[in-house]
Amino acid sequence: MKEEEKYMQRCLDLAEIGRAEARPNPSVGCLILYDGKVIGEGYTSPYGGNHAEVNAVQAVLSTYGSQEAKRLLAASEVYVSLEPCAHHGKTPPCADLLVEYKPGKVIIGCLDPSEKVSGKGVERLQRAGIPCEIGVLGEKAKWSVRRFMTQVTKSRPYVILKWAETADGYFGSSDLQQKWISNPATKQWVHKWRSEEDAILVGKNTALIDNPSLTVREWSGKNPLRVLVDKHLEVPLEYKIFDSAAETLVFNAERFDLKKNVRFIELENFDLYLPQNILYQLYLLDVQSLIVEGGAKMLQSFINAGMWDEARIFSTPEKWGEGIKAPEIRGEVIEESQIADNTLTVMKNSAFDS
Ligand code: AOF
Ligand code: ZN
Repeated sequence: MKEEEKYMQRCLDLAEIGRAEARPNPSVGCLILYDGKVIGEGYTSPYGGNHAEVNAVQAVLSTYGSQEAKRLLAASEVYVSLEPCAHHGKTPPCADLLVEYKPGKVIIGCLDPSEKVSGKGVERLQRAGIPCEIGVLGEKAKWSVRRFMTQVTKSRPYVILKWAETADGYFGSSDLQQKWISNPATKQWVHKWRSEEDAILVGKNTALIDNPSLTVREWSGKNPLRVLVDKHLEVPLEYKIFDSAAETLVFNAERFDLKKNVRFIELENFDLYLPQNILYQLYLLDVQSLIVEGGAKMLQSFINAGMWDEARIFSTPEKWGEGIKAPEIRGEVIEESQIADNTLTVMKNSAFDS
């Protein structure tokens, strides 16, 4: 790894620390280097708070005092994983802050695709005479803000499909009874994943057969918004998916109202473009990411529509010989790991690379 890639990797690691709290803001990492020494670091504060650049500059100011900090910053290199913003949002533009201290160079992971920024941050820096280098660890930087990127560029949430299947490709038993497939260790992973996304979706049959809570219990973090697709409202309101632990959204063909923590959204068409319609409704509600947990038919409909970005599949050594077939998917395998005797395969949808 080249020297500048190491510093950008550090920015990406810093961004990771702030990710859960910064949501739906993209979490960014920033590092300030003077004469080969890191003199300040920062990452995006909880939503509505400081951006990474502000926190990194403040770190330098508080360590060195304002006069010395000014001198150091003017001769430093600033590494930042996302293009510094150029707009007045909840906070003032980071590009202006950098222009004020005029570092020798700004090194950027990737550009910010949102209309209010896209290229304007870099332009402002360059107009002030600050050289910029863009694209250091570019693919990794894009990956770190993939949920935000998808929301902005595709006008839909980032979609993660998740399921477990047997070695011979079965997903559930044919007698429609719940039958656990993956090992208990995988459960903690699943709960961690739930804590990382805005929403989680299941179809009516999964809700009826498994009676899932869809909450985060074996990890700490926020419960996602629960989304149920139930055309004729067949899932009884006493089921766990409606309990007070989280909010629930029900896409259906019967009613459009709110009852305590349950919001019913009537969809006109359940036969055509269902995944697209659901994702558009969620986009309007500012949902940035969604996990689809089942069942097989629901997962397959997202796959067939091309409406997925990532798939996380557990496979077990067990063979059932019969049952409901697991979804069929093709994508680029980006990770394969072992969790006890289960294999976790992570795929991305290369057809949708931007
Ligand atoms: C940065 N550094 O750390 C982040 C950026 O409403 P605001 O002011 O918080 O602005 C949110 C937007 O700023 C967000 O949509 C994205 O374009 C950018 N995020 N930019 O320079 C950061 N988190
Ligand atoms: Zn900013």
